[in-house]
Amino acid sequence: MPSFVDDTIVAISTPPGIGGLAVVRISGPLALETINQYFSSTQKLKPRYATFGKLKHPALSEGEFDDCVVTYFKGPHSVTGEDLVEISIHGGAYLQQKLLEVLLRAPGVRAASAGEFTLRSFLSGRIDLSRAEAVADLIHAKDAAAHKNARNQLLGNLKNLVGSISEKLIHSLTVIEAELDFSDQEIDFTPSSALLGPLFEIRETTSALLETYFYGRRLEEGIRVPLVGAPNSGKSSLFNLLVGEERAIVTSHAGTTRDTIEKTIVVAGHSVILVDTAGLRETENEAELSGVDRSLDEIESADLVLLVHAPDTETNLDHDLTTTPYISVFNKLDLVSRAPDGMDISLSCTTGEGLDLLRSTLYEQVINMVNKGVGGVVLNSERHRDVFIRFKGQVSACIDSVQSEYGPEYIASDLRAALDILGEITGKTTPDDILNQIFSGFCVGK
Ligand SMILES: Nc1nc2c(ncn2[C@@H]2O[C@H](COP(=O)(O)OP(=O)(O)OP(=O)(O)O)[C@@H](O)[C@H]2O)c(=O)[nH]1
Ligand SMILES: [Mg+2]
Repeated sequence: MPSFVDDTIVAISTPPGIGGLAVVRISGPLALETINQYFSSTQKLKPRYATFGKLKHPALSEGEFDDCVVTYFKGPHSVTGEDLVEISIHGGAYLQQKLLEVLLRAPGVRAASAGEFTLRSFLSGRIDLSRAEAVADLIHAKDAAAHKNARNQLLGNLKNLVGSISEKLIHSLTVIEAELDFSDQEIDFTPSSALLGPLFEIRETTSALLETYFYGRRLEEGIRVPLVGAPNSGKSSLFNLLVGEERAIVTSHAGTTRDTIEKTIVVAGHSVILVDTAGLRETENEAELSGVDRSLDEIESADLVLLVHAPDTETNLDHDLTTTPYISVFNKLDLVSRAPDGMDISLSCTTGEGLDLLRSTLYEQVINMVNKGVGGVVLNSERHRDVFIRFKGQVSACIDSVQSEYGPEYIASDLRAALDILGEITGKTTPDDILNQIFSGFCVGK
């Protein structure tokens, strides 16, 4: 990633492939000059106006190349903070590639690297780092819940929360520094209780925030729900009914499913990854044994297990399910007059009876996992979690220093260290290598 930002960059900003329209973006001091070489219209480009015209230049084609709409944003009033031009053309692969190739030959223009438009937005102070990261989350959001969380972060919820915590720390720091300035005079020192109150509050908020991470990861990765049970209990049949297609093979032979099969469905706006697994039993067959190992691994990483029983099979689940939430499902209800006791749900894949109850129970379980967050913030990024863990440790160190009645210089330096850690969220104090890592995770053109 280049560290200088005064050159002009260009990239196709729409997803690769052929679509109705494609958008090519140019950002930097030469953006306007560059587009003017290729664009002809009855009107001059005006900031914040979309202008219809033609792309016409011998380097592009003999005659007219394409109709286009060019929108010009004059820096600093653009998303990158620089002069920015967006060219909408027809989305053909040749059109996009040819235009990009020709624009890249223009003097002083180079290809944008991954995430460079957003990086410029961050470097020009248009958005803080937490909001830049939210752009990536928004693009990758697979369901309504992940979208809402990314949108909240883009609106600045995390930035505002960090801002309000910082303000409290800065206030304490100002009080301490005033003491340092007057330390040669006979003035009363701030009582430690005045410093401790806000510090305890900050530590509590941080703990609550860290607790949202479990849910935040589910937002990112989906909620993992394997169907586990004895061979032939009807796991694959149930899996197919829940995903709405004949995805897994169903036969009357016990031991049909070997490999795990996953399919994502959306429940209450959340991605739920259903996993069909091999039936659990002791077996000499090597392939089946590997399947059984995988089933056990699935239980380990599950958020919720559907434990499937049937009247004509026996479930010898030699596995501790005390820490993983599960729903015990009795299948093949059509074969018996009444379900045994102790089952959460009884159903029949053959008749469909009881399926709606399973669906609504899944819905409830998903809703139960929802964490409303702290100030509308749900932590979903490992980077943020790591920063807040270190921050909490540093706040505890501040509390210790105050309680141990260390000198004001010592407390002030502890408070400054806490502020520095917090600044990594918004990008105030984020080291360059981390910035590079964050922005290189974007796609080119974003
Ligand atoms: N009568 C009846 N048969 C069912 C029901 N559900 C599944 N079956 C039958 O039970 C047999 C096993 O079904 P599968 O879905 O393959 O069972 P499984 O648990 O995936 O089995 P493995 O992959 O071998 O572990 C098939 O013949 C299904 O048609 C049901 O509700 N009632
Ligand atoms: Mg199966």
